[in-house]
Parts: sequence; C-alpha cells; structure tokens
Amino acid sequence: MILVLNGPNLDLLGRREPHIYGSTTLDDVRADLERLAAQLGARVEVRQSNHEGQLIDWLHGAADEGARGVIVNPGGLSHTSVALRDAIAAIDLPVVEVHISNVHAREEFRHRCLTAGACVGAITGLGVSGYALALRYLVERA
Ligand code: CA2
Repeated sequence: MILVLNGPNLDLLGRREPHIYGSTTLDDVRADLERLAAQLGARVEVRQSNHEGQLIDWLHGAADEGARGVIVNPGGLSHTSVALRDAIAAIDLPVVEVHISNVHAREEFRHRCLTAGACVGAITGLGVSGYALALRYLVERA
C-alpha cells in the first residue's frame, strides 16, 4: 500500500483558486490514484488533514499499517514545519513530496521546502499529475 497524505487546505482543492490549483477535487485525485494503483497491482490510501500532529501520527504509523512508501503534499507546512520534516526523516520508508503548483515560481516564502529535504525527491508544478508520477515511482521502486 502507498499512503498519500495531504495537508492543510487541500480539502478545498477544486473548489477555490482554480487558476492556481485547477478544478480537480481531492475526491477526483483519490479516484484517479485508486484506478492507477489497481493497474499497477498496488493499493493507495488517500488522506487529508488540516492538523500538523495528525499528519505526523499518520507518518509514524505508516509502516505498521503496511505502507511501502508515502506521497506527501504538506501544503503550507512544507515551508514552515521542522516537526513534519523530522517525522519524514524518522520513518524508514521512501517519501515523495508533491506540490500541485510550481512553488518556485510563486512568492519567495514558498521557495524553501523544509520537508522536501527529508524526502527521496519532490515534484512541483505539474498539477495533480504529480501524484500519479510519484505513485508510479514508488510502486516501481518498492
Ligand atoms: O501547490 C501545492 O500543492 C501547495 O502545497 C498548496 C498549498 C500551498 O501553501 C503550498 O505553497 C503549495 C496550499 C494548500 C492548498 O490550498 C488551496 C486553497 C484553495 C484551493 C485549493 C487549495
């Protein structure tokens, strides 16, 4: 199983700011990833929380839940959270960071991604396709 974690405000995906994040909802992303995972002979579990501690708890429990890898879009916590970065670094699973928008083409405060440095890699700016690309990578790697 590949765990897909989404951070604060990503529950609004497809419903606000479509010029930045597109019109696909998180439920659409879930359905697409479940379909792709089935094609690849894998399984995904897609979650979202607006709470930093909940994301950290999910990371801590990922291996015990049977995850072989994690895809994380930390949302704005990517730019601020040492605690989330430490949680990613502490677990013994490959983690890929995904950003829907190109954070490097946006405000300067989005250019630094604290969490990405603890991940095996990051995909930014390819829209929601970034999740599917990360899933393919993790299934092939695991
Ligand atoms: O591009 C991304 O995926 C981000 O992680 C989205 C975050 C932002 O803080 C990061 O810098 C980049 C924002 C969370 C999503 O917020 C939304 C607000 C309205 C509509 C859709 C999403």
